Amino acid sequence: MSKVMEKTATEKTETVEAEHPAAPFLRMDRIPHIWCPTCGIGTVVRCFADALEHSKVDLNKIAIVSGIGCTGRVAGYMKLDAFHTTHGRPVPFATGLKLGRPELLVTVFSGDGDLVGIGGNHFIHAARRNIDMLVVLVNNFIYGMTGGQNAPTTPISARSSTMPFGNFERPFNLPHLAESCGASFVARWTSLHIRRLTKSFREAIARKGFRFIEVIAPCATLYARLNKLGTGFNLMKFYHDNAIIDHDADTRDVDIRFQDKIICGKFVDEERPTYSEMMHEHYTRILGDKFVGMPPEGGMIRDTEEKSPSKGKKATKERKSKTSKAKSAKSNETGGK
Ligand SMILES: Cc1ncc(C[n+]2csc(CCOP(=O)(O)OP(=O)(O)O)c2C)c(N)n1
Ligand code: SF4
Repeated sequence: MSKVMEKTATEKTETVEAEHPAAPFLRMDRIPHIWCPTCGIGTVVRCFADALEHSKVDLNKIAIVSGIGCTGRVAGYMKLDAFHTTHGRPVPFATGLKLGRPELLVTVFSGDGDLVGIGGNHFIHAARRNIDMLVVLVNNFIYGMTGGQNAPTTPISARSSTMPFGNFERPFNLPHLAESCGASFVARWTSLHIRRLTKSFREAIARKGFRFIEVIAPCATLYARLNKLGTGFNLMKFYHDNAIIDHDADTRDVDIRFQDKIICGKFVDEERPTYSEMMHEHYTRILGDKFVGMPPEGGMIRDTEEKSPSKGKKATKERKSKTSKAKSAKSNETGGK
C-alpha cells in the first residue's frame, strides 16, 4: 500500500508502507511489544522467524511454549500455537505436549532464570531423557522482568540488584550442563550472530531429541546499567570484539567470565534415540503386539533441507586441550560475521 504525503503545495514525498518481513510470524495486534530499546530478545525472535520461513516447516505443526519473564513473552508475540505457562514450567508443559502430540515441533523459548533457575530440575531431566524438543534460552545474565536479581548465570563479580557488591556464586556453564545431561544438539551464539544463529535454528529444527541453543543477549536496562557497561549498543560491540567461534570447543571450557571472551559455536550435534523412540522400543520388546505405540515423532518437520548429523559424530570428535584451544582461539573468527 502506498500513501502520498503533502509536504508543500509544490513538493510531494511518497512514503511506502511495507509489511515487516517477520510480520507473518508475529501477532501484529500485540505490537508494540514490552521490550526495552536495545533489548536482545527481539533479535532472537527475528532470527527464529527467519529460520521458520526458510525451513519449509508447516506452521500448523509448531507449538511454542514460554515461561515467565521478559523472554517468556515470546510465546505471546509469535503467531503460532503458543502457550505462556507458569514460571519455570515451560519444559514440563512442552514434555506433556510432545508426548500427547508427537507430530509437533515443540519449541521452548524462555530466559535463564526461568529455565535453569526455578526450572532447572525440569531442564536437566528433559535433557537426560532426550525429549524431542528445541529449547531456546536467552541469557542476559540476570532476572530481567523482576528488577535485575542474581541469576544462576550471573558471572562472578558482576553486579545484580541482590548482589550489589558483585556475585560470588559460581554460575552455570549452560552448554556443558546441557551436554552432560544428554542433550543431542548444543549451540551458543550471541544476539549479534544473526546469520549463524538463524542457521543454528534451521539445523536444530531439522534434528530430533533435546536440542539446546543458548543466546547471549543484552539487557541494557538492568544488567548493563547495574554493571556500568553502557548501552545495548556497547554490549553488541563487546560481543563483536570478544566472541570467539570454536565449534570444536570442549563444553567444559566454555564458562563465561565477567567481561571476558565468549566462546560460541555448535558444540554438540549427535543423533540419539529420543525418549519416545526408546519407550516404543522397550515396550515393543517386552509386550510385543500388545503394546499400542504413539504415531511417529516429527511428521512433516523432518522434511527439511538441512543435512542430518552423522551418528555419534561428537563421540569421535577429538577434544582439544585447554592449551591448544587457547592458541587456536586467537586465530579463530570473531563475532558478527
Ligand atoms: C513462582 C514464581 N516465582 C517468582 C516469580 C517472579 N518472576 C517473574 S519473571 C522472574 C525472572 C525471570 O528471569 P529470566 O527467566 O531470566 O527472564 P528475563 O526476564 O531476564 O528474560 C521472576 C523471578 C513468578 N512469576 N512466579
Ligand atoms: S528489562 Fe532487560 S531483558 Fe527485560 S525487556 Fe528490558 S532490556 Fe530486555
